[in-house]
Amino acid sequence: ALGPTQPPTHPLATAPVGAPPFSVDGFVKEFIHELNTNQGVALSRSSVNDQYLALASTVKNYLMARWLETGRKTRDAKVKAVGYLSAEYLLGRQLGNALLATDLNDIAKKGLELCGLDLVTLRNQEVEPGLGNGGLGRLAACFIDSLATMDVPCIGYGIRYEYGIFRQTFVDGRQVEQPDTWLALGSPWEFPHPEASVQVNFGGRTETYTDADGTERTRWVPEWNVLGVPYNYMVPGYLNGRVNTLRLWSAQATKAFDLAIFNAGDYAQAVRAQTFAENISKVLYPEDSTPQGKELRLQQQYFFVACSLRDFIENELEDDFDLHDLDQRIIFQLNDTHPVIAVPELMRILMDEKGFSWDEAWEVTSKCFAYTCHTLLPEALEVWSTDLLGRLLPRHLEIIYAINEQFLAEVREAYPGDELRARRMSIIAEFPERGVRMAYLSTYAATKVNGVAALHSQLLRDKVLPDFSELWPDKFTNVTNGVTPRRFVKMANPKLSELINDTIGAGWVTDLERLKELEPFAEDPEFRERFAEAKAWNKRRLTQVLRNRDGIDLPDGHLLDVMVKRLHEYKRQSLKLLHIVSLYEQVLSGKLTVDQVTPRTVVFGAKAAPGYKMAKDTIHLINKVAEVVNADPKLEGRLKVAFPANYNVTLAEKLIPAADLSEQISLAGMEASGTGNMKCALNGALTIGTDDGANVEIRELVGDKHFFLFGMSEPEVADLGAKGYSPGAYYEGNAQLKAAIDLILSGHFSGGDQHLFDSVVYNLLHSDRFMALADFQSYVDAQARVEERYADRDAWTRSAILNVARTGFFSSDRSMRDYIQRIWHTQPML
Ligand code: CJB
Repeated sequence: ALGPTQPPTHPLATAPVGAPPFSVDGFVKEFIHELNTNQGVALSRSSVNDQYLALASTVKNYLMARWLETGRKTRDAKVKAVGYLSAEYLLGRQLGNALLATDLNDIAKKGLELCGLDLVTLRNQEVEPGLGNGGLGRLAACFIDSLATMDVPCIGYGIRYEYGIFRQTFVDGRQVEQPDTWLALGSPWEFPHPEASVQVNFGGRTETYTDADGTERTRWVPEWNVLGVPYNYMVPGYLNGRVNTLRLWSAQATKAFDLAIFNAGDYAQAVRAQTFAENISKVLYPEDSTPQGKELRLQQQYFFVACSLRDFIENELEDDFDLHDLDQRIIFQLNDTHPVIAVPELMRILMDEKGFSWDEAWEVTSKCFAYTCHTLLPEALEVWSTDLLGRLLPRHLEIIYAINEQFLAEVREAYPGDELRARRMSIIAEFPERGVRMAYLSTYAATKVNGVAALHSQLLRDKVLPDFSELWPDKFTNVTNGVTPRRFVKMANPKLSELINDTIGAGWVTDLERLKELEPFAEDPEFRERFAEAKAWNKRRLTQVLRNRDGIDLPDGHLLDVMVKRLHEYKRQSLKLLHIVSLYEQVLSGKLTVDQVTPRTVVFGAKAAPGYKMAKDTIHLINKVAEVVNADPKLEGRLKVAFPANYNVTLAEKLIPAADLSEQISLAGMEASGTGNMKCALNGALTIGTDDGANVEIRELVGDKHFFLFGMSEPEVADLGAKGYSPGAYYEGNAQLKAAIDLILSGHFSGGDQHLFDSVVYNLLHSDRFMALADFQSYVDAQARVEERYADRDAWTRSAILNVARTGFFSSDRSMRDYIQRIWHTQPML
C-alpha cells in the first residue's frame, strides 16, 4: 500500500512541495545545503565531484515540485499515455539539459561564481549514461524529451545497464574496448525504489488445470526468477512545468543469499546465484543494426518488458480499473522488435492471471501495441530460436504458436489455397532452424507499423514486409525521425541560438518550423557574418575540446568534414577513406599541386561492434592513414585526418555545431533514416550524401543547390545488384580509384607491410556488398563541387543558412505530432 497509515494532520504534510526560490541567493543557499547535507562536506573541503553532485541535487530540487505535480495531474486525469518500450536510451549528459529546462543556467553560473566555482568545470564532471548504441537509442532519448516538452503523458521504460556502451580506446590504431563505468562516481539523476521491485520469472514448464468455474486453463510453473528494481529518472519538458518519468530496471537476485545453500556451507554457490541474476542488467550489448542471438539478450528483453507491463498495470492504473479498456489508457510503442515479447506477455497476464478468454485477451492486446522498424538489412531482423524461447519462456512460446495459428487462419481466409504465401508469412521460420520472426510477430500484433523516413517506409512495405502490406495496407505508415532542438541546437550551439533569437525571437525552440523566417537573412551580409562567426566560435571550442580530450590539434581555416556514426560497412566509412587516400595519392604522384588541395580536416567518430571484424579493421586502416597523412610534409598541412576515440553524445554536442560538411554516404536503400544528418543540417553543415534514408527529405527541403547529391539511387542499386556487380571492373576502369587502392596495397600506410589491410581491401575488390567502388567516381565529383562552393565563402555561408532555415521539419516535436496523429491517438494535457 502507498501513503501514510494515519490521515495526516499537519498542514504541511499534504501541501504541494515548493521549489527553492528562483534567485541567485536562493540557488546558492540550496547548493550549499546540498553540498553539506548530501555530500557531507564543507565547500572548502569539497572535490569537483562533490560540487557536481551537489549541483545536480540542487537542480533536481527545482524540478521536484513539477515532477510530483505531473504525476498527480496525470493520474487524476486518467488520460491515455504512451509507454515507450526501448532496450536503449542514449541520453547524454543530464545537467545541461536540466538547467535548460528550468531556465537556471544564468542563475547557476552566477551563484557558482559567488562560491568560487565554474559551471563549465562542474558540467564536465558528468559522465554520460551511454545506455544505447547509436541512432536507435538516441532517437528514444529525443522522443521522450519532445513528449515532455509537448505536455504528452509518457513513461519511458528500459534497462538500467550497469555498464553502458564500451569506452573506445585506440592502441596502435586498433580499437580496444574498456568497460563503461558510468556509475562509479555516483548517479545523482536516478531515484531507486527497491521496495517497488517486480518479480520476473524464467524457465520451467506449463501445466493445464481446471479452475473453480470448471474452465480448462494453462499456467506457467517457472523454475527461477529475479527481481526488477525500478530506477526513476526525470524527463523535464522545456520551460513548461512538465516532468515525465523514465523508468529503467535493474536486475537483482530474489534473495541476496539463498539461505539453504548458505547454511549448507556453500557460500560460493550462493554468491554465484546472485551474480547470475544480476548479470541480466549488467551490460549493454554493443550491437548496432545486427542482433545478438544470445540467451542473455533474450533475458534482458523479457526482463524489462515484464517489469514494465507489471508496473503499468499494477501501479499506474487504479485498483479497480477494468483491463478490457486497457487501450484507452496506454499505447505501448515497440522501439524495434527488442520489446515485442511484451505481446505474449500481455496475453499471458490477461489470460492466466486475470481470467480473460483468448479472444478477450487478443481483443485488448491487439489494440495496445505499435511497432517501429529501424532497418532494412535482412540480417538485422531478430529471429529467436524456438529451442531457446521454449527453454526460457515456455508459456510465451505456446502463446506465440497460438498467435501464429490464428494469424495463418486469417491469411488462408484472405488467400484461399495459397499455401506458399502462408508459409512465407508464418511467424515461425523453419530454416535454418525453427525460430520466431520477431518482425512478423510485431507486425501482426501492432495497430500500426512505421518506418523512420519516407523512403524507408516505402521499402519496408515493398521489400521487407510486402505480403503484410498487401494484406493490411492501412496498417503501414511513415514517421520520419527527428531530433530535439533543445539539446542539439539550443544547448549545443549557444552562439547560433543567440543569433536566431536576436533575429526571429525565441519561439523556434519549441516550434522549429519557424526557422523558415531566417531564409531572407541569407541575403543579409551582416547576418551572414554573424552566422559565420558562430561557426568559427564552434570550431575554436572544438579545437580546445579535442586538444584536451585527445591531444589532437585542429588546424585553423580548414573545411571541417565530419563523418560521425557507428562503423558499419553499409555506412561506407571506407568510401570516405578512399577519397582521402586518393587526394593524398594525387599530391604524392604530382597529379595535384598542394595548393590545389582545399585545406580540409576530416573528422571521424565511430565505434565498431567488438565482434565485427571488418568494422574494426576499417578503424585500424583509418588510424594508420591518419598517421601517415598527418605527418607527411608534402601536404603542407592542407589535409588532416582526426579520429578522436570514444565518440559519444557529449562529443557530438561539440563536434556537430563545428561541422562544415556532413558525410551521409550510405549505399542507397540501406540507411533507414539517419539522425546525425538532421543534426548537422540544423547546425548549418552542408550535406554530401546519397539519396538514402532521410537524406532524401533533407535534400527536398533545402534544395538541390544546397545539398551535394551523389551516387546511385535505390532502384539503380537494385538493378546493378540484379545484373551482377563486379567491383573489380570499377577498380580496373578508374585510374584514380586504382591508384588509391594500390597505395594502400603497397604498404604505404603500414610501414611496408603489404598485407596488413588485406581484409578491408580485398573485401572491397572482390565483394563490396555496399558498392563503394561503384559510387566512388560520383563521390569524388561531388567533393569537387563541395570544394568549389567552399572557395566562395559567402556562397557557402548562404547555403549553410538555408540549411538551417529549411530543416525545421526535423524536430522530434514534429515526429511526436505525427505519432500522435497517425498512431497513438493520445492527447496533450493542456
Ligand atoms: N538503427 O541504431 C540503430 N540500431 C539498430 O539496431 C537498427 C537501426 C538506426 O536507427 C536510427 C533511428 O531510427 C536510424 O536513423 C538509423 O538509420 C538506423 O540505422
